[in-house]
Amino acid sequence: MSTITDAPPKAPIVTRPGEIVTIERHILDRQTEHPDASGTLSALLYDIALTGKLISREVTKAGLVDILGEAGSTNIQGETVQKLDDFANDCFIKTFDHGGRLCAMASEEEDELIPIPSKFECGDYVLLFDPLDGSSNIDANVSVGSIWSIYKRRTESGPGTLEDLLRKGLEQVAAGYVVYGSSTMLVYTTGNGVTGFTLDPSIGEFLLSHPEMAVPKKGKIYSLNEGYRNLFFDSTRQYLDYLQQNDPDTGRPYSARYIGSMVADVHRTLLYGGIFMYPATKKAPGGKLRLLYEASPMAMIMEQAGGMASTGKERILDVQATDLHQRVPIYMGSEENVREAVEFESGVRG
Ligand code: AFP
Repeated sequence: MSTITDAPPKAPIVTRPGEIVTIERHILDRQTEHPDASGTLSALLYDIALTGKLISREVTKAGLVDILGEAGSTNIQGETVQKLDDFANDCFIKTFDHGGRLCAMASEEEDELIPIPSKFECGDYVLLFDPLDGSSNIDANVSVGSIWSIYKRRTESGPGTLEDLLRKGLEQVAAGYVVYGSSTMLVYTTGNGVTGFTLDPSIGEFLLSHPEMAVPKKGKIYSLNEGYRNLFFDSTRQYLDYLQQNDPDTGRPYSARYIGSMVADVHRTLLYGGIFMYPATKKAPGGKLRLLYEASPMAMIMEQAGGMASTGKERILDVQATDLHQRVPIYMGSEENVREAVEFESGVRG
């Protein structure tokens, strides 16, 4: 079974100033470093890029709702306008349910495992995704995103089962996200560092823009929904008090930033450093965000970028999923910041 720690050492991507590298070429270059590779994972990654482009195109049209028609209504061509999160979910399913590369899928939008239709072949991988995270922000033109995660199947052959999908994040072979913001960016890892691509809409290509993404060791931004302060446990409140104290030697008080769209908040944390949190509350003691569709893929990205990701008690990538929609508390970002948060949450400090 392939794990993140088995990954071979990373070869630096050499680009000349001004050199243009498409995501296809980047994936191909990486594949040639593994002479035994079948190309299946590469093909899955191309399809992720395609899905990202299709969803990006629709997200950009969201502001035209008055012109193109509300979700559920009929547009000028007589077609029913779909809700964007339904569109994104369908887009993933229709792109990946054929091709013989997957044996099952799971989506944040679906209660049960998504089988591969019997008329298509089953493959060696499973795909889990949150097709449009943060979609309640769309009408305000705020960044949203898709998050995805790929594992090698566990069962031998035939249709995939829950055993193939209920996994530890450490077993992911690839994970990433697409953020639909002021530009559309695709960020991914196959366990060999983190690479970011920006969509050039004029040519419809993701171009290499962030070759080796690394989260700063420490940052001065904390990100959580502070409206729940009275619902947080004492340990979380004490940590927040600490972050807000005036102590210029340690860079406190920190700044607060919270978009309410995990992909956008995590993307900013990856670039600027600091910590993104969705702690347990007295109302939701297991946290809100989903292990398989949000926590594990983002934890793999953060760790591969040199950061840390914890539930406050354990490494997120060590958590074994027992339910497709299991939730976990989340603390992720710069190593020093997450370490500090864990010290508060585990009672070492307070
Ligand atoms: P939506 O997809 O319903 O907008 O939820 C977004 C989300 O799953 C995640 O992207 C945010 O970090 C989190 O929920 C925001 O939750 P709160 O509104 O409770 O802060």
